[in-house]
Amino acid sequence: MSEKRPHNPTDTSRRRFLNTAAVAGIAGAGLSVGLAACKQDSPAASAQSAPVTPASDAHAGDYSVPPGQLDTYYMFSSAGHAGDVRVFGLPSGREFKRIPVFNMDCMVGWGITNESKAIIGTNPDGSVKYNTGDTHHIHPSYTDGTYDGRYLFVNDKINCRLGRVRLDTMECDKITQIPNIQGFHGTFPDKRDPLDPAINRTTRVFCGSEFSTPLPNFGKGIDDTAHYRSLFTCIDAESMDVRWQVLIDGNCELVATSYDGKLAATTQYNTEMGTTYPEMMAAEMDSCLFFNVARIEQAVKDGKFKTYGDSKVPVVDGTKSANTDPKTALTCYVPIPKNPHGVNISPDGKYYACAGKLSPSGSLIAHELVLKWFDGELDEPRKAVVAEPELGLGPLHTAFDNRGNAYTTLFLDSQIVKWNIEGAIKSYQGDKTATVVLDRLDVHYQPGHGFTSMGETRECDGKFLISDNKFSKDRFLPVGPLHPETSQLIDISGDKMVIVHDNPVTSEPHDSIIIRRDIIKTRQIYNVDDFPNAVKDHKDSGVFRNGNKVTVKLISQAPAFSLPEFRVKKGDEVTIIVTNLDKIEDLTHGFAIQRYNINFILNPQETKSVTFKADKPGVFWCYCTHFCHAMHMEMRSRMIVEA
Ligand code: CUK
Ligand code: CUA
Ligand code: CA
Repeated sequence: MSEKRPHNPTDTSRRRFLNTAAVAGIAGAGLSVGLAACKQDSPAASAQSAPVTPASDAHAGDYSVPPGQLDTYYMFSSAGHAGDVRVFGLPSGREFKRIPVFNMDCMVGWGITNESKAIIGTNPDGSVKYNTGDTHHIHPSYTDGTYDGRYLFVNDKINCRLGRVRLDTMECDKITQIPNIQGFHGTFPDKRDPLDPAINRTTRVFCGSEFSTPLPNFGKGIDDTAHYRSLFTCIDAESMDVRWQVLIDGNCELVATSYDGKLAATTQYNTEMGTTYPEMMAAEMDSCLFFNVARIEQAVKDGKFKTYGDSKVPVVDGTKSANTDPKTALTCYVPIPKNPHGVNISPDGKYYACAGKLSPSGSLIAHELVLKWFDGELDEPRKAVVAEPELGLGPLHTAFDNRGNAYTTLFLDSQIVKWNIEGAIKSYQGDKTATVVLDRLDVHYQPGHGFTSMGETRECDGKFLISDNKFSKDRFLPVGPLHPETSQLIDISGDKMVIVHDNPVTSEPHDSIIIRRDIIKTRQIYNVDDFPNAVKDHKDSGVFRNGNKVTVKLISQAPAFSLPEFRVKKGDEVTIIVTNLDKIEDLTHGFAIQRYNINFILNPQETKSVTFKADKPGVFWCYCTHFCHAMHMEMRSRMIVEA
């Protein structure tokens, strides 16, 4: 009965099949010829190449988390077009929680309760404005160059929104819609204020828009593709208001920020400003675009901006032709090879590593040299590039350890390549003895993002790397045509990378971050006073009518709701407010109403509400959905809708 599956992960025939499949997959995009050429030309793939570490070499250390023991790291992952955020423990890889943000979640009641709808945004009829989302990039707030445990910021590529998750409750508390853009992709908080260096924490979040449109976009200029535009956006991290935008040439993709707060960067794969893929890959060089944050904010202050359509957000001009004098320029376009994807800053704050799909090389840009260009002391932006190591096929994202090494994911080669930053710089300067590539590790299969423990902070610890692979193929029991993805934990503490284990993850994490557990300080119960509509006392519970608007105030306290029944009339607009008065940690109740499509949970001391039309007469049981008590099944009430 059982299908024979190869068990040796280094089985070469199996890998050859997979690589062929990958190249065949993009052959339709007309790239296979170019990539085959890359492969032959690439020294990384031949002479310069380090031997590949066999993946079966596991167990270099003890990574077990025995029952009852806690993990040492949190991993927060985006969830792609599932629209949520996920919380895992490492090294175990166990999933703890899914935090609804842009999706609907019928367990939590996200998109069902009035409180969640107010955060998501509603149409005039009260329905949620959007219930789709595409989260790619997730980054926490910083203080003193490391994570401070306050917030996580996450993008929605579909509807161009930035979501914020509070880390004490691990719940979304704000969502902001960004005007004038489409394809909001790269996201990164700043780490320091360039105007007031005493503010050594996150106060802004930068957002890149990948797709260009007419500006404003309300039906005019549809066919004038040469005038489609992209904008780069800055959002206030506290108020979540959009502060300003920058009109640019080309598009944005990934985003990075400097540790000194002076620069934000975005990769640009479509400097051609094409609308079809052959147009987008026409140029040999695209760029990494840098924004001088202090100058942009001064320009906004000086009123040097315009606005588009209904939006009041100030838009400054960051196009090339408006920024020819480096000493006043708001933007600096650093040319780098063909269609770059990722940009990541090294934990020492010195270098931005970019890599692209169509070039087998990575580009290293020196932060100090970009600043020099803005000071008029570097004659060409391209001279800010200090290394361009040959890495392999399909380099996407780069992570770092604390020993001067970088780890780049190779999508097409299905590998992680470990390379030395100083070696790459020396090699670029012509030193033929410099060692660049230190190790290669096969991963399974086709990695997107790779990221290291605390790797995007000053406290980068060089212990673990996760390779989030886009395909799992035969790594797990088959579950139908849709396979999970593979999240592979890799020990990077030694000279050789070692795969610790594979974890299946449901589609589709893109980027994640690995945070030391001591940084996260969660609340155990809510404060009942944080909810203005809380029902704090049993004597406040009851049915309150105002015309055809009825408010039902309920308390949940194990194992009962405060009202065994409540009566409304057909046609009433009913608002039900429930407060969970239980104070015991982990004692959550649910509240669901039969046939009324209502379900949500209430954590200890939390209040939530729903509003709906009582359009069906009859008896409708309300019940607790969340197992809370030995008498959980008995925890019910009846909504009686009188005809
Ligand atoms: S992107 Cu998906 S693998 Cu949206 Cu960060 Cu590169
Ligand atoms: Cu309350 Cu189950
Ligand atoms: Ca291009």
